[in-house]
Amino acid sequence: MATAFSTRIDADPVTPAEVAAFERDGFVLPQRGLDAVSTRFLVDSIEQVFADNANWHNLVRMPHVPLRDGQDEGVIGGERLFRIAIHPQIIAAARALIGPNLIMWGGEIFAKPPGIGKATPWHQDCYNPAVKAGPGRPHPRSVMIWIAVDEVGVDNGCLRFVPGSGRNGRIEHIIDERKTDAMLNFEVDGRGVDFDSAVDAVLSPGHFSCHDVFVVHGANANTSGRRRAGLTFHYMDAADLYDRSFGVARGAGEGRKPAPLAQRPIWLVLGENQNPGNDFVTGHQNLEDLDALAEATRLELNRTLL
Ligand SMILES: O=C(O)CCC(=O)C(=O)O
Repeated sequence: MATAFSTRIDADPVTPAEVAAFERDGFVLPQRGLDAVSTRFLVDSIEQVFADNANWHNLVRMPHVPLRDGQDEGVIGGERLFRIAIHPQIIAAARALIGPNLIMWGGEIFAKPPGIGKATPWHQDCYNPAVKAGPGRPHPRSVMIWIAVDEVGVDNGCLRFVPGSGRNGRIEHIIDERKTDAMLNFEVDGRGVDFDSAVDAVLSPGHFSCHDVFVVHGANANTSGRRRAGLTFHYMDAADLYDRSFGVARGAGEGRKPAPLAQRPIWLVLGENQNPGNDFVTGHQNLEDLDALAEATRLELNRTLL
């Protein structure tokens, strides 16, 4: 397994034209991705997570958190994926898209096995109740960075984005509690959404798509003969609030397991916290080594990126 890890940052991880496309469409597929050494590290780390953890099919929550005493979620081997979550190239991309003060607030592996990988219904990510707009802000500002682990194409069910579909903010979602054949048991009310204009996020390993909380996106089932795996991390503007007050979110994803959002660890990864309500203590039991690494990386990136 590759242990070498590069912290290389491209001069322009997301170009000004790509930032403009993100602002206009709610998503972008930057031309640049992780460097070759980091991509190898990513792919090997994910393979090791699949080898060491049962039940990785379709959805693994909080894969950057090592499974340790006091942690409800996470995986054996999460330490390696945490390094990707704070990778300077990824943080630099998030900084270009949503600004200089960033909190990393979650992540998943979406790994869809050949032939049986479930579809992801059309949805917006603002259904997540944890992230609230800070004072005086109309909407929360987050970016979800979805990094390809496998070659991801139309045949194995790549993510698909409807350009501009988040322009008017939140859209109603229809819940179907009986639905078990898809990744989610809810779907956006499609009236007024131009699904015909959807763009396929075709990506090679180490390359990523970036989307905001309002753009409508989904994925077809993986009916191909090859796996479709991606690793995603969520970054929010530190002026917004990671709101722990609602407790546990109802189960929505694979297995319908309730998500203990209020107990999750979050990390300040760039700049400074701008909202005193953000709590960086809850959920950090036995994660001192990750906290130290995140803080050292933040201080270094504050010098080099800001
Ligand atoms: O990979 C998938 O199928 C779903 C990903 C998704 O909905 C997301 O990253 O917000």
